[in-house]
Amino acid sequence: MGSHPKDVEITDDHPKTLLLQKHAEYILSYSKKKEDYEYTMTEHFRMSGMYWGITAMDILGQLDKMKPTDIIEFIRQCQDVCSGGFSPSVGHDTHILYTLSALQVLVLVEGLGEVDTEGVVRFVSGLQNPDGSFSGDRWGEVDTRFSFCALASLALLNRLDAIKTDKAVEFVMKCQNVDGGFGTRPGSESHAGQIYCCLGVLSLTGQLHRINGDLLGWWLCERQLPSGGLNGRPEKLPDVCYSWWVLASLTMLGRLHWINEYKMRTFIMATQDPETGGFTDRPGDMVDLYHTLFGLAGLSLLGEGGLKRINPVLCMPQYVVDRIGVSVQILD
Ligand code: GRG
Ligand code: ZN
Repeated sequence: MGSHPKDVEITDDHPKTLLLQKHAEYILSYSKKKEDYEYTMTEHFRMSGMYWGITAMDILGQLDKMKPTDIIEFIRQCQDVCSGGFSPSVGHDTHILYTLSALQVLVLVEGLGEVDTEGVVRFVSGLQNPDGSFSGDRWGEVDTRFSFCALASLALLNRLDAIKTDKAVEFVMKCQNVDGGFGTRPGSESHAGQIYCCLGVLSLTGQLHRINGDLLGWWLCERQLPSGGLNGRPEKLPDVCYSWWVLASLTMLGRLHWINEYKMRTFIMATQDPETGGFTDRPGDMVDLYHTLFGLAGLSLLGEGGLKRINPVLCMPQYVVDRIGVSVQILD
């Protein structure tokens, strides 16, 4: 126990139960401290930060503390009238990562009608390459993360018809490795984050049957270390965000029970900061919004009491996904 060279130790001093109210206070205080160093330094990914915070507040049952009008106004200002995409902050460049975050927030606060959705469809479909892959922006970098962002964005708009989904799936399948996992591009090393993205594409297109669930499920559950935490690939340290990337992937494969749920929960609980609220990547580090959402989202997948259910593909509260009528494929 704890003697693994790439693991952390969990002691009696680490939190054992969910500090729900503390997390809501942390997220609320974050958005209020606009002059703070940390807030200023996160401007280049503010749209995703907003998505992490609002989604976490909703699964904590505290969405009513957020102001939808301010949120929608910020997002409107981030849409580029020419390309139709969204930037992370006003005056920054548009990118598919922030376009998905903007749509996720808009769907959550019921503000989709306030932006140019046809422009978004134009932006996303314009990023598909002849081989089916997606670039993240007009500069052209290709990554299976961008395939997921494209498919998820269009699924939220009920406009998957605007792209070649068969080519998108074909490209994703070319990124699969002999270990069953997926990487950023064909031939790239398997990584849990990319696996989540590729399974997400297959789920949204109803193509999960192409996966050998036993082979990939085994690779995923081998990510669990003696501390209970999960790493993203072999020989790496555990990190609470993989309790989203890995657990959501196992959920899509119908194999969530392949990990030790008790140890997983113990690890996630230990990444809470009892003073500031919020979650860290691993016990003892500094909290941030990203790890706070993915810690809570992982606990939600495990059925933690007091948290709303989360959709394992879209990482949005299940009741919101139901409200817009989007269904995802999950293997039995
Ligand atoms: C809506 C949930 C949601 C996601 C949108 C952006 C995106 C789509 C998915 C990102 C998937 C991904 C690649 C996650 C991994 C993030 C991460 C922890 C990267 C760090 O990688 P390394 O190699 O760290 O620096 P390790 O853990 O391997 O040491
Ligand atoms: Zn992380």
